[in-house]
Amino acid sequence: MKLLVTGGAGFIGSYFIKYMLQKYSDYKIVNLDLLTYAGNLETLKDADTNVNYKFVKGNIVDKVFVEDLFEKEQFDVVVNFAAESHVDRSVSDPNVFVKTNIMGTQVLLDVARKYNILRYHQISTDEVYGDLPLDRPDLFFMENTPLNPSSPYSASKAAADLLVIAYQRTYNIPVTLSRCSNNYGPYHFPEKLIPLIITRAITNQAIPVYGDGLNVRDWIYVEDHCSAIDCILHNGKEGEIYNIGSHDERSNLEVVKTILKELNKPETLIAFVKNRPGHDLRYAIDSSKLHKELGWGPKCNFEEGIKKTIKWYVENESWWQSIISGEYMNYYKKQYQINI
Ligand code: NAD
Ligand code: TDX
Repeated sequence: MKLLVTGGAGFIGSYFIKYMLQKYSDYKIVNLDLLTYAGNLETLKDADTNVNYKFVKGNIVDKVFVEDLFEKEQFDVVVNFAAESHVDRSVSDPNVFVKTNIMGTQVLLDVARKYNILRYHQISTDEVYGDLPLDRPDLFFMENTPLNPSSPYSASKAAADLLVIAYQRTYNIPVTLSRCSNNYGPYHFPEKLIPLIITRAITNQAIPVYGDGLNVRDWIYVEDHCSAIDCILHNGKEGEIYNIGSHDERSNLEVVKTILKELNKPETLIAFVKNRPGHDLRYAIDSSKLHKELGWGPKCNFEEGIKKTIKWYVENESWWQSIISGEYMNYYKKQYQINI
């Protein structure tokens, strides 16, 4: 079995590659990644020596390049993680989100169709459903919840989902699609909430919380997301959409306070800053279809996962210190408009 994993130098894709190489010693994996600011090959150092693994630098939007790669490698399966993934960046510059997330998906689908692959799996997100009200804890996103994206990021992911579904119906491509809740774990880029809080708390810097901090996210440990994708690839039905989640909802403020407590840092580090435009209130995903039909379940709850994650950031400061230097500091200043 030969897999093309796109975006494999990013947070979740790199975990997925390591997970699959370890579990299936006879699978070959090619990692196609553009190495944008979010791509980091350091994360895949362990895989480099594996003869079943190969890295190729390239852009999923470049059809000639992608076609050439398919011609050479003759893939059986495509798993598309490649994306611009940060909501705040999509608010300040939507353009690249449309290019990578929509046009890139279309290129992959076109080429997958030409080469008759056995399965195309699209990595989507719960954000395509929009948000839920804070005062209705009985509501959850189901696979048939209408798409109602709020940000340029989630709109681009929803558009890609629609293309995947349309290509399945029109051209009969063997697709599956998964929509997962917020991931966290080691090697998470420090622009996202959890690694941002941990790294700033360790260095005693202010922690920017948007609005009143009461927005709710549903957290899943990254390895549980990877085991769910593996399960869908092997047992999922063609043309089906599967929600992935751990039922671990927390307000942002609760997450911040948990991390500060674990690191023994004062709550005075919390700085309430201007809200994110269009800020989604609550995400909560119902993944009972995946449990009932394919027997998948998460293994790590938030209490355990957040401890493992904090410990990793404490012990691997060089990994994130190299990221939060240089150009990245300019992003902090621009995003939060204050010297926090
Ligand atoms: P990430 O930003 O850490 O990684 C994205 C990777 O894609 C990077 O390595 C980047 O270099 C690569 N990439 C970007 N543009 C590319 C292009 N044009 N061609 C080739 N490679 C390109 O993202 P992540 O958090 O690992 O998310 C991976 C996928 O999972 C995304 O599709 C995202 O929408 C989805 N997702 C993420 C979460 C989450 O909480 N992080 C939750 C649900 C779904
Ligand atoms: O500085 C911050 N302060 C803050 O209060 C940041 C960066 C975030 N937040 C809030 C906004 C959200 O309510 O924390 C919450 C989480 O924010 P992000 O980490 O940016 O994640 P989110 O917007 O929920 O999107 C994530 O989950 C779904 C991923 O980034 C997406 O790629 C995925 O699809």
